[in-house]
Amino acid sequence: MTTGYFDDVLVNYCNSLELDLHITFVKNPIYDQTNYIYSIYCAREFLDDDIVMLHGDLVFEASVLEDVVNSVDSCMTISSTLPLPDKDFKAVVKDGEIKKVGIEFFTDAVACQPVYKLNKADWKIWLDNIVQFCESDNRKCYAENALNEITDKLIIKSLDVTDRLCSEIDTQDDLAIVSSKLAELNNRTVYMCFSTDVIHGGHISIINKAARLGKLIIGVLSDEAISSYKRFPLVAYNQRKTIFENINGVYKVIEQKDLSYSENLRKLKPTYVVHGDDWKTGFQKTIRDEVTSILAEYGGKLVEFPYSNGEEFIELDKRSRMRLSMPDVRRGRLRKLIDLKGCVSALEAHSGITGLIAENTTVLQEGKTYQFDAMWVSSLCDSTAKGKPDIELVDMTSRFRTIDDIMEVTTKPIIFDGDTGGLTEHFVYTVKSLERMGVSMVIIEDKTGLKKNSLFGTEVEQTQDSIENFCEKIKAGKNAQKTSEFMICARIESLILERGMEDALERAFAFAGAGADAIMIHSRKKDPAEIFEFVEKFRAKDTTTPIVVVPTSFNTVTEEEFKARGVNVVIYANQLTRSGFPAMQKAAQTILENHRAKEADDMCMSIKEIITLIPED
Ligand code: SPV
Ligand code: MG
Repeated sequence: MTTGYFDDVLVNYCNSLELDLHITFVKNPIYDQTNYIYSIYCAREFLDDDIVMLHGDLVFEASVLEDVVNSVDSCMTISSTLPLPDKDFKAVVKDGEIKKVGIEFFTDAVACQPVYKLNKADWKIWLDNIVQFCESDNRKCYAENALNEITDKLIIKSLDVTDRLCSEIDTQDDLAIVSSKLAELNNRTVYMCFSTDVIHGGHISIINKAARLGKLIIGVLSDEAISSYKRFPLVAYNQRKTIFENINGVYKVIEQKDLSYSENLRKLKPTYVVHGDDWKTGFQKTIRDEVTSILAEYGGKLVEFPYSNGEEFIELDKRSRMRLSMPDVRRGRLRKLIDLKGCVSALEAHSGITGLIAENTTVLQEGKTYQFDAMWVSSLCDSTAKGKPDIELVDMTSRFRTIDDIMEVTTKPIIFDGDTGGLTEHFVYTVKSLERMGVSMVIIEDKTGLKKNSLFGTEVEQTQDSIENFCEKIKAGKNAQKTSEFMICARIESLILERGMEDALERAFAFAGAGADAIMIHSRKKDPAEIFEFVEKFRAKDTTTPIVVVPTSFNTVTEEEFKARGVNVVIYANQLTRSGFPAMQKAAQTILENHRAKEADDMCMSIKEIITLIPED
């Protein structure tokens, strides 16, 4: 730091700051007879490096210096938006390069400020000329006079700070202007949204950068929004909020309920929104487009920093996913999701690959992402995949094997179709095994004897269990489980077997009373009326026990409508099986008809696509 007038005041002040810096002070002994070209000359032995050079009377935003330091090329700050100053420096710029700097240039000139980054080679050329000037007693001019002679020998790029604060204070007027700009700076707010529950160095670094732009408000994405968008958060919203509140530089933390920023942006009208530049493409692009259009409504700005997704961060995310697949973490998640979302969806899976489809299929619609919340291990589809009828013929050991195949490659909660549950004496073992494996819920139906698939209805002989027997089975199951997380759902077949609404309701209340954690009501009618009637009458007396439906026949009802009526779990019980196997049948037939595979090719996924369905590890 070169000094002169009030040297001791400056040195004492700098030392009193106790900064973690070593500052070498170089006094220009004849400061009152020379300009700072001579101060640089006095300090030349310390300047054998890349340098950042600036005048001591400059006031600027941190981001200006950051851009200057980060510039790969030698550069000088200019402003394309400020009017040309009368008394201060102006630069003549050609093709983005500085050609002349001084107070006298008005043609082809822009306002500039003496903040430079100079790479060693460029600086050496300028410094050599400064030395020449000073040694020929030319010490009263600006250092820029020495620069103007040699601009053809080096390249100094102009760095446009536009209307960011970067001004010098020479006069009382300058002081007033800078003071008002500083007050405006203090009112700037910055908004960032975080969906992460694993905070790492990359996040801290972007928070630090954002906080330099103004008061940083963090929007923490709600648990519900996160689980619809990527995976269930390992750290719940309140804890994530507390973590962000305690990060240095964070001014305030609020909830962002949706992937869309619109609600919070319209409320807060932040000066800046900060995000990584990774959302310019892919499914986040629509969210970004919405942000830019809202910012344009009131003149806010979007600042995008390079997105860092280093190896270690990818590894952290992988580890989080792995944790989600562990039995103790997976098991309780169904209950949590029901509490969180009100109504969850589950898709049938009967193998590793169908599990992966249920796990990874995502759809983006109007700024929202949709995924299945859970998987249903159907007895019908598990049996069908094994070429067997759905009559409890596939034994539990084999059914558990299917669960294991699915669990190996997924993280989402599993609902197991337990058929009738078998003998009570056997059911208690099934409960213990499923719970230990990390399954979230078993659904057992109130039938006894040889079970047939419900969608046969009364076309086949089926016997409904007595309320007493089935209540005993539920109680025995509840007594057998070790955690409070595992759920036993009682499935009522009264409507399927045409025993009437009263019977269905009587059973529902009895089963809930016996400890069932949820009630599934089934119907094979296309018209959802009887399901709606059941839900309404059950909810009139029981507002809390979750209701499960399997809308295979009554498939016109949307999840939103089910939710509005008080349903909590919607299971798509067989759609992968019903879509997959006919496609296979058709491909097989086409090959036979043509005596070759060419004609079947259009029906097939490419090998490349099929490979992408399977994650690498
Ligand atoms: C299953 O998917 O196996 C079921 C539902 O139990 S249903 O086929 O509708 O009976
Ligand atoms: Mg079944």
